[in-house]
Amino acid sequence: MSAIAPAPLLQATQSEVLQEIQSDFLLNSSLWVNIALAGIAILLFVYMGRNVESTRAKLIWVATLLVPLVSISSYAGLASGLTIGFLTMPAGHALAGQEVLSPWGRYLTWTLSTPMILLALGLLADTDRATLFTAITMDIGMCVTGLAAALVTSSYALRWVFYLISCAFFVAVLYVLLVEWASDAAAAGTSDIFETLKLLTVVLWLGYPILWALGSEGFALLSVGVTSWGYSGLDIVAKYVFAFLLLRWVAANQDTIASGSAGASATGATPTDD
Ligand code: RET
Repeated sequence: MSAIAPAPLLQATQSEVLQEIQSDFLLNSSLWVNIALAGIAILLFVYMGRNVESTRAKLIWVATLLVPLVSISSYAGLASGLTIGFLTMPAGHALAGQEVLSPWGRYLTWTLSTPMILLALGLLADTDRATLFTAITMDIGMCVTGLAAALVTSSYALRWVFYLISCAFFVAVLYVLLVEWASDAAAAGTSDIFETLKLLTVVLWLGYPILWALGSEGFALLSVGVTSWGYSGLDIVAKYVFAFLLLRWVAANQDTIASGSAGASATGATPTDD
């Protein structure tokens, strides 16, 4: 007869996880501040897009609006304890054998929010479908393997293997942003705003893997609360400030946007390169 093993904390109930979150002021506030900001951003962006007309501008607007919409859902999942769980870290990890609170829902929902950011940027640069597809699929690969890196508890080395695979996907995204889309944007006449948003995106996005490595998932040099505030801080600029700058420009420059390949008519003109 097999003895009944004590339930691991990984299977802690949602209310136990919720209690743990609420007892950590830093962690809890990092989540609720973003719920509030995402709510304000949604209302503001709906208002800012009210007069947008061309197909391309509308697409940019909806993609941009989806960023705070995904964000508010993501942070509600985290704040309720639904998408945060305890993981027992493997041998080799600084917190080996301990139950560490992992906000895995973040990595999961990045799979939905970051493609929207890239879709908006790609449309702004008026890129071709192949390059857009490349950037978005590489980005999804980055997020899913990043989720795997956070969830693997069988081997410390394999956490870092997934981390490196995720970084490889990230390099492809950076290449598209820095090389391909920069020249597309120059040809489309959207260079000024694209260069600003590209810089903001590249610099802030680089912060995520650095934070992952320093935080509780990686070398555990930062506490769970500080790591969470790090991501929340990056999110505030990478999502809401980014989206605000983009929408403000699109609303004020609809003629430039409408003359692009995806904005010429309601049905969309045939792009010249695909
Ligand atoms: C991880 C860890 C594994 C290696 C790499 C990562 C990169 C994450 C990035 C996230 C960007 C998120 C944004 C969210 C907005 O909603 C998964 C941290 C490369 C770049 C902008």
